[in-house]
Amino acid sequence: MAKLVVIGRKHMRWAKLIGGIALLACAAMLLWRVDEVRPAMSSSDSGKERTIHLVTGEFKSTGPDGQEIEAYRWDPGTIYVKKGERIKLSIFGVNGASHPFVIDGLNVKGEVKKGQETVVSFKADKPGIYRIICLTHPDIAHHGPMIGYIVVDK
Ligand SMILES: [Cu+2]
Repeated sequence: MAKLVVIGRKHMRWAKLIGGIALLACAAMLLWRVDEVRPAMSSSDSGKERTIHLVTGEFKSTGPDGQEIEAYRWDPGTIYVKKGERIKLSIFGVNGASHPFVIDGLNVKGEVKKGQETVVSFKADKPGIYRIICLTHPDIAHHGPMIGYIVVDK
């Protein structure tokens, strides 16, 4: 009987030890997870600006009548950001002499010139889709549509 109690105590000690190790492992995993999540949260809240690069491009061809046809584009045409994320948009002018533009709904405007980098900053507080519109090439009739999309996720 007494021996049985001793074995029971030993079991209790092991159980406590194993329980303690499991608890420490859980705490360590939890801390590790929090550490993993933290940088992403800070970059979208009050962290550093994220730079996104765009270029101006051009589609050019000869139509059936021998006339040159062309269309200017932002490339990439769609970018994705998070709500509240501070974004630095760096646009390099490759094709086309000048592209004066506005970003609809974000109160941003600028101009991209050939061989030059134009940088604008913005922070979208509302999720949605915002358009970067070139005022010279807004549609097919004006050698566009030079319209890009900024998708702001929650
Ligand atoms: Cu343009």
